[in-house]
Amino acid sequence: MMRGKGIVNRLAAIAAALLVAGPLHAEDGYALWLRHAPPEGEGRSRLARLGGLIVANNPDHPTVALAMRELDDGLAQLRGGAAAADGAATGIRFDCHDPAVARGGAFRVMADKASLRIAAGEPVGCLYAAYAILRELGQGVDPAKLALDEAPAMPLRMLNHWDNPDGHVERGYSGRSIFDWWHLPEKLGPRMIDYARANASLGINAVVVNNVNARAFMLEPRYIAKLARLADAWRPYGIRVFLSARFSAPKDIGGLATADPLDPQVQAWWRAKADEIYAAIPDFGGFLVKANSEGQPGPQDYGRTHADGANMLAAALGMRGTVIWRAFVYQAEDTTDRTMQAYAEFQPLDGQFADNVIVQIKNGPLDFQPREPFHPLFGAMPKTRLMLETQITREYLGQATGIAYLAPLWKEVLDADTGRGGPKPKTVAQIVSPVGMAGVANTGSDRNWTGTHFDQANWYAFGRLAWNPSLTSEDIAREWTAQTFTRDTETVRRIAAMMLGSRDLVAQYTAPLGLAHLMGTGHHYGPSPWVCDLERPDWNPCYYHRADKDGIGFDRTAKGSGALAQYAPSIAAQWADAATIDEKYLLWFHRVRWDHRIKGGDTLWERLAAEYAWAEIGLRGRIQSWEGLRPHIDAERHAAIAADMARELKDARWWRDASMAYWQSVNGLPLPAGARPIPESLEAYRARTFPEAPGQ
Ligand code: GCV
Repeated sequence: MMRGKGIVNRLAAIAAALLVAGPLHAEDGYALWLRHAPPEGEGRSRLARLGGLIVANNPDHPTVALAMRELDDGLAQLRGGAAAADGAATGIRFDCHDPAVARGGAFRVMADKASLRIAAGEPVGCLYAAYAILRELGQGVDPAKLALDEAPAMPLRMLNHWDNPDGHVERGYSGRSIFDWWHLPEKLGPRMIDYARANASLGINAVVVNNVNARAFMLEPRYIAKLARLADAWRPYGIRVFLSARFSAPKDIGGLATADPLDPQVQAWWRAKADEIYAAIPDFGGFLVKANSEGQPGPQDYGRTHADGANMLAAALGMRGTVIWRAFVYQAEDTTDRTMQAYAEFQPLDGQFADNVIVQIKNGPLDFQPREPFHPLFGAMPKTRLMLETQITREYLGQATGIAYLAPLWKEVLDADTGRGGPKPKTVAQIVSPVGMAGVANTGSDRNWTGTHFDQANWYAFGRLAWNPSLTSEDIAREWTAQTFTRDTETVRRIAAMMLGSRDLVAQYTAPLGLAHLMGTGHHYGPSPWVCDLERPDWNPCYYHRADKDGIGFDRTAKGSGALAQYAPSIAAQWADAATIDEKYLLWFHRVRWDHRIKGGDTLWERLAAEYAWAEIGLRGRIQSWEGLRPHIDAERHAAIAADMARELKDARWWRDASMAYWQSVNGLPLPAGARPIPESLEAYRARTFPEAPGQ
């Protein structure tokens, strides 16, 4: 089929022209990285030739049709609304069933002056190619020089939504849930399509639509109908839907007396449930399960193991789908170091999980802290399919305040050498690549989707790293910035630099030198290192920092909890000595005296004070730098980001003042020379409450 300058093209051109003439909404961030802003000068004239004629060998396939439309519309926008130049137009040809290209989303793009050819092993590869072309052009690449040959590194590139059916998002900081369960299945809001586009543009191909703290009623027929509507809408975008399943559902909604995974009636109930779902959604992805963790029901309620529970659900799905079983477990009764509990429970089960079970492991052994060493289960379960769970929403990193670009955090984990996996030890990326990566979504009903504009970069970076974990944080920051703000080279460089250092700044003022979990109770916002009276020891900040008049830090060496021994000996050796360990992990693995000398000569106390001070300097520098970018950024987003930055500086000072006041109250030391005085008393910081915090 030929589409030439058809009506769709003309409509896209009109829409793009309107955008250029003056968008209805100024730059409010809704378009994400898919703005397709026209380049200036030479870039624009190069684009003028592209996109006159788009052909495909199977244009009626919904995904192929989508790929053609997305490319056509995107090019029209990039051309600033002008139609492709007559006569000289470059032909574009899609071949979406090319046996020479792998299936599963791989594609090739080859260009010369006269043509642009796209080859893929299956239609979704063509869709990914269309977005990749627009991404390249969006960064100013010459269309005649386009040459791409890509394949996703990981088969599952998944978002986990912690969205509840009532619209509240657990740990969500960008408004209400984007899922309108009340109006589904009859009504599908346009955001559901824009969301699918954004995901597909990154290669994200799986979505768990509901919170892992799951409600059983989401498995009832009316919800299956709602989910089927979403699945139908997202199928052309290559996205499969998954559900978080509550393990006790056979009891909660099935009328059974038990949810014991070895009970034949329970097994039959789940089989029937799976059949019912597959009748409505033939490509249903499967179940994500949080079991025996933080009060959620699970197989251990019946004396069974995680493997018993996961395998029972896996049998119900059969090879149609996958059970993703989370390893985020810790027990109230267990007094072992909390960071050791998941390993202790799961490692002995290696080799016992069914083929269609994946064990999903958080990046670190605690809980999405600003900095953690990689989870010791990576590398320790070679006979189990392991998937990495990251958190895109910033529960412990300032939520939707300020900037914390998370690619460097995820890269730290992906690139970590586990010291295990044979003579050539594997990195975490190598271990999870055959399986996948999940990110806890940060989307919400806010106009800009993610609460702050910069948090869009985390959604973007998650998708890009799941597609290709060897991309650098800097490359991703640059490509996001060019598409989201401006192609101006110097501005891109400066924004990328701000992004790259941002997570370290957050770690520096909230959790310096390897401290962790010092955040406020419940909402996890702001400093509360003094909290020590919560029901469970491991919910208390004092459990993690262990500060007293002699020293600070958690001894996880053989003299302490022994957690180090869960790592491969070669890795444990790097962290075993407080004198040589990388300082960013010092207080995670060691308890040291306040007068312990850090490399460079400072005492621990002096260095701690310096970390807070450096963070403040860094944040002030960033505010200045952002001010200098005013001429290059649209006024609406510039102002919003400036406000975010000002708030972050205020919060960082609060973190420093409250933390230092508390540390002083336990160590009795004077402030190190030159340190800024603490403006308020410890009591005043302790007395602060803020019930309006979103995570409350
Ligand atoms: C969905 C942390 C969060 C919880 C979250 C839990 C999990 O504890 O604070 O909100 O629950 O992790 O990952 O299951």
